[in-house]
Amino acid sequence: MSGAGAPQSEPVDCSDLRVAIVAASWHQRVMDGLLDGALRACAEHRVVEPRVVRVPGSFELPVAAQALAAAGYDAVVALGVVIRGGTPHFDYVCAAATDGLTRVALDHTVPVGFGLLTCDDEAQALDRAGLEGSREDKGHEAASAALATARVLRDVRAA
Ligand code: DLZ
Repeated sequence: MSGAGAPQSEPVDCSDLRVAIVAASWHQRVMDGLLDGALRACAEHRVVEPRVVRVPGSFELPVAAQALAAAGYDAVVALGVVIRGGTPHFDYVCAAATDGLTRVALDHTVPVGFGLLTCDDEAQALDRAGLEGSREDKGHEAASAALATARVLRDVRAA
């Protein structure tokens, strides 16, 4: 999947929304970039003090996202990096994280920003991490998508 075709949307005011970011801890340099991008997106959308929680790995993202959704956050942003190794472990972690995050979003009707990088190597991940020299900024993208969707859900519920 390429990043071509991404929407160019203006930030909307989310100062009335409670927002949480859950971030895995593997691959620190990439994670620093993703987290920075997500926090920048929150600031652009005027989110007041987004909560940041850290979990060990991407496999743990869904259970933490579920707890945050159950605690009443209006949007959750999930960030992680999984890098392919020589065994099928990669596929299991990616599938568990993706399926789990989807389930959390649908079970709680809470947007979960999908900032999970699933890469063949570290270079691919760095290129998407929003760092200096990166071509893409997936943390910012995931947070912006979750916030825009939370805004839409508020409007849908109010109508
Ligand atoms: C075990 C593991 C491996 C091999 N690779 C990664 C990775 O690239 N990115 C990541 O976020 N987590 C990795 N993990 C850890 C698992 O996500 C999980 O934390 C452990 O299996 C413990 O449940």
